[in-house]
Amino acid sequence: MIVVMTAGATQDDTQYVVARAQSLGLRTHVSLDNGRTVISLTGGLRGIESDALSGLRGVERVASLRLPYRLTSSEYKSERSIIPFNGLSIGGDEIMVMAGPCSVESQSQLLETAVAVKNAGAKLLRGGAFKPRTSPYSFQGMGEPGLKLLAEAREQTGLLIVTEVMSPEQVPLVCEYADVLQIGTRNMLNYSLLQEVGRVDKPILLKRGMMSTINEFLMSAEYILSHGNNHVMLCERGIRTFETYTRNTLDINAVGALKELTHLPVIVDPSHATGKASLVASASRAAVAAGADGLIIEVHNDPDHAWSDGDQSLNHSEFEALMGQLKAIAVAVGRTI
Ligand SMILES: [Mn+2]
Repeated sequence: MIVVMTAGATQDDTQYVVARAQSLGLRTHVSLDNGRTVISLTGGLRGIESDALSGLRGVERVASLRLPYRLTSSEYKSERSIIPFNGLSIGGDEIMVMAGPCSVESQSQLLETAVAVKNAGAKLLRGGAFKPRTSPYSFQGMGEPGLKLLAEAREQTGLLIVTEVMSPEQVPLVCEYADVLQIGTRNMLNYSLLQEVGRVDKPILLKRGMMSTINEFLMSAEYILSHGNNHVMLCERGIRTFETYTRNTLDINAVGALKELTHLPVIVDPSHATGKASLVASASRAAVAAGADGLIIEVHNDPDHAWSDGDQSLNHSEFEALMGQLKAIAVAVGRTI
């Protein structure tokens, strides 16, 4: 349930409604939407009549939400969220491109690619130091030394860092180095991790589980928001279908659907969605045309010798060419890159 206050409601009115709801055993979450105060109510709503609150001073209406998630929902917040961090923002007119290798492998590999993607117009450097891999025998990432290399690349290029955190215990360590914490597709249902990143003050890039519905995806986002962190970006990264030619199937429907259902920025990962470098450009172009607020693209200085995901990594010149195409599409849809 939500309580929407009138435009003229005072802080005292809001406080009174909050206290009244809490006395009924409900948890409250107050936010502003288009200048209106909205109070979200959770907890034992069963048996609580909306009249208990609808008659209070300053209350415009008490409404039940149609959707199971609330803080994430566009019913709850109609204004689109713009997530600011370190001088950049995501969710506004500018489309943010995050690019870099699947895994951090060495200082020279990371730096070379960082400089190349920066020159081509990327604003964030991606790179995994902790890698959840399908096989326990595959390269698992460099760990903390990889995070240090990412921080060094930030110092040298000014690119901000987006990197994955795999467990709740790793959160403080990754926070020391990263500007954006990524939750990978395999961890979208790791509720203790979602709760933990809900308590940090860094933006979260939440990837959709490869076998998760949009509803399940948004319930995971809700975990993060309900623990206090509103700075969540939703990342469509391809889902598993009957098709085997591509690694996954890019759910382009999800871009529009997520923007309709939520107020959060939507990012597309065309690299994992397709699994093939030759298809990354067309999927990226489609994502920008569909309204994505950002892209996260795997780029490697030598894809043939990459330690992970070389097949889907663009080389530096392919990435530069793609950025040129994306700039033209962005203009056509009223955006910039
Ligand atoms: Mn990868």
